[in-house]
Amino acid sequence: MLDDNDLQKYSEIARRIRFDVIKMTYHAGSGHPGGSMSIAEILTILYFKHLAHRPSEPHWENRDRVILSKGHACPALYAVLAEAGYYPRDEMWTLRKFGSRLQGHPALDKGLPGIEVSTGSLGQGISIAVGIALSFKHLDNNHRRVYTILGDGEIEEGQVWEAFMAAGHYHLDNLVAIIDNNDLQIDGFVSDVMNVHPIFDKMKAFNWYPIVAEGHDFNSLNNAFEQAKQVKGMPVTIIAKTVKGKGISYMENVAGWHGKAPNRELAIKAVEELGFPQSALDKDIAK
Ligand SMILES: Cc1ncc(C[n+]2csc(CCOP(=O)(O)OP(=O)(O)O)c2C)c(N)n1
Repeated sequence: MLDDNDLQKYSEIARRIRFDVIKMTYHAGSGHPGGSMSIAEILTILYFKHLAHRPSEPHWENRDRVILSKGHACPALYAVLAEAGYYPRDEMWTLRKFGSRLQGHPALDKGLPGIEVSTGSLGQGISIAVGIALSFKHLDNNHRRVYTILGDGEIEEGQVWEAFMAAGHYHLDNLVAIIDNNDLQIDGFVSDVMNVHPIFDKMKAFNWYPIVAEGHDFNSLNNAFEQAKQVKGMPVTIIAKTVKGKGISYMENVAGWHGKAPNRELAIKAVEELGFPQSALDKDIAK
């Protein structure tokens, strides 16, 4: 169990990530807030408790790797990287601007510290994660772990299952795939568009060790990440039950908030719901 101090610290970080996502996408005028909100707690507990990393030394060779396979949710990733100290906070407000290191999907060639691979074409992140985990385990004798975050809509992509099959085949127990199970994708509910269920049974059948977690509950996520470290001989998937748009009343469970920015009125409403002053929305924004 996490103690009250930890819970308070992590909740505060997740609240700031949500605020940063709203501020970034509002000032960009575009982006993906819904699927960013659903992974705020996952990223918080990962970066602030479980990950072996050195933000001031982003290429430290013994670091764990994080690959955001659902790359469109990068506003949340950019927020947690800034929070961890990988790059200056003010740069966040350049999201999607010409020449920015914060592209609309993570772009390795732009050089933002903490970005390990370019993602956004769904299915490719997990495939790269499997390759890196395989290399660490069997070739490089490097004991670092690889964490990758997928969407439940993303697992409708066929390439994902080839990657899952390879990870099971090669017993990649240094690989943890977190599936953000918010039940929505771009066009509606995954069960309507292309049913992915039962995810737990499918992962088992692919020789993975599945763990179900409450994706907005730090204790549940923490237990899942702890348990994942104990599993030997199989890759682990954490099926995190989440809510798309979590924390913003008008975004929760609404597919329409997959890929659009809030207008000014709605951005202010979100900022206030998150407990920030309205003025915070425009603070430090270059004119
Ligand atoms: C290969 C591929 N096909 C389609 C898309 C377009 N696309 C972007 S996000 C998305 C929905 C993804 O849903 P999910 O993975 O559940 O993400 P979340 O709802 O958590 O944001 C789609 C279809 C894409 N980026 N890549």
